[in-house]
Amino acid sequence: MSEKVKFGRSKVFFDTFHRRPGPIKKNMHYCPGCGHGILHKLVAEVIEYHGIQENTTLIAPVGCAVFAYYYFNVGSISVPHGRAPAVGTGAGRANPESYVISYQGDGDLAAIGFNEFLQAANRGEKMTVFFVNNSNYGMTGGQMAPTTLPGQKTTTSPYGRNPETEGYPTPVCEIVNSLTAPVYIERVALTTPGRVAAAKKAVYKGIQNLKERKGFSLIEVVAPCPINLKMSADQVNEFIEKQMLNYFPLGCLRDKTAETPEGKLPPPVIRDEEAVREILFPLRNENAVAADFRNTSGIFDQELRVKIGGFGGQGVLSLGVMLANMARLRNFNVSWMPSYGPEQRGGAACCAVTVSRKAIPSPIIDRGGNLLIAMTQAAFDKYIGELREDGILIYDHTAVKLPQLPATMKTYGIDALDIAGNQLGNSKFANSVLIGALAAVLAENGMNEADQADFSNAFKEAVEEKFGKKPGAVEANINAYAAGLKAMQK
Ligand SMILES: Cc1ncc(C[n+]2csc(CCOP(=O)(O)OP(=O)(O)O)c2C)c(N)n1
Ligand code: SF4
Repeated sequence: MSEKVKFGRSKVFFDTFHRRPGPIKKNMHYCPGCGHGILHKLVAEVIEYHGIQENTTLIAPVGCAVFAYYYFNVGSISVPHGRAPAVGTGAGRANPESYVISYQGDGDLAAIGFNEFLQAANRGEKMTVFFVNNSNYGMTGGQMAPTTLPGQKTTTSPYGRNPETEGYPTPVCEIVNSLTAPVYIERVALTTPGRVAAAKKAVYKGIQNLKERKGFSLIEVVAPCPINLKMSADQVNEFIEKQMLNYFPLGCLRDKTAETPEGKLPPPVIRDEEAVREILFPLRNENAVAADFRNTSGIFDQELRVKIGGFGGQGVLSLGVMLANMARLRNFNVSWMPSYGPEQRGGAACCAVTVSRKAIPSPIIDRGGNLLIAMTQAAFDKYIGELREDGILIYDHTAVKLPQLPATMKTYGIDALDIAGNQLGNSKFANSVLIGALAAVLAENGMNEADQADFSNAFKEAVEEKFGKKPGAVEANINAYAAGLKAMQK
């Protein structure tokens, strides 16, 4: 590698950096003396050198690594703790043009994500992993990591790590070196200019392997985290040199680059939604629900993707369950996915329901919702973005103030809580009121008479299934349904 000494910033970085929010306006995201900044610089310069900026996908999980997306002007995916190699596998398989870099901390890679990391290494995924070993969980304030040294004090090992109870530091490179697939494994450090130059060579090789699709490369970077180690920059360098490197010796553990031919990422298997469905849900028996299944009900002939949001206690989740059960009783495919906070009552609650003749690959609605039922302003504000422009909105008239919405969106207000609480005597019937209202809305939007009748029957059957042994409850819910239907018809 020959490269001119360069001053200034790599073009792989953004032109301007955002500063960290907070009172001290000069702060960047990384603390002074942090190793991430040095490694970022090396990685950016080498990506630029290899000319792969356009197609680079840099995956950083939580941890201080996550800030990478403020600096690298490449395709960035931030992922949950430990999940970068798994997401990187998917990103590479879906887009064989991409060059996948996984950039992970030691808590992330060697603890919560160790299995996924090892599996990716063992599969020889064509990705390059930068592993920042700073001997602690940096972002969360310096807890013990798998790389913490025996005797090292951290917030969760205040008397020093005791190998008898907490084990020994995890030698990640050595473990990966016991696998067959990886092509390149090297451990470097950032303590002196000479070490940084050696680190850059390793970064260069890792990214060249990536460009040539040679296979899995791992570069462990023993890096300073002066803030959490409560040391000055000099002290932390000394700690690394005199203590960390005893456990994490520097050097190249494996380099099979020369004898490994250039490769390529496998072509993506999946290009369209139908293919996804067929691959994920092959029909296995005659009773599986398919487009031509002996199902005469048309109540959910149009795939319906519904988001229902409100607060706990309003029956938001059971409204979704009821709708899903109606569809299930008519042999449609169904998914129901709840989401709610730790509060029993009063906290935000929502669920996503999809009913379809086709198999449902994902329960997530994202931006493809056909119907939003919003019981509170907060739910409306949060989920309106998930409703398609030609979607239907049913909202609680008293609770939600509508802003200007696209003219193609159909909106229906109803005082469901008021009808349930004041007319019917119990606000817990609001969910059945809303299903009645939905029946009226579907009728207005083209549901034929036979299906309207079947929708009501399906509701009755779902209620009977749920409250069979309590005839009073069955009747009350059917009355609530009728009240909602009538109110909406008006
Ligand atoms: C599933 C999950 N568990 C825990 C956390 C909390 N968490 C956020 S960052 C972090 C520590 C990251 O440490 P490390 O991976 O060593 O990276 P560093 O910050 O040192 O660069 C933890 C535990 C989380 N966000 N998600
Ligand atoms: S906490 Fe440690 S790893 Fe995180 S930015 Fe600060 S010095 Fe770097």
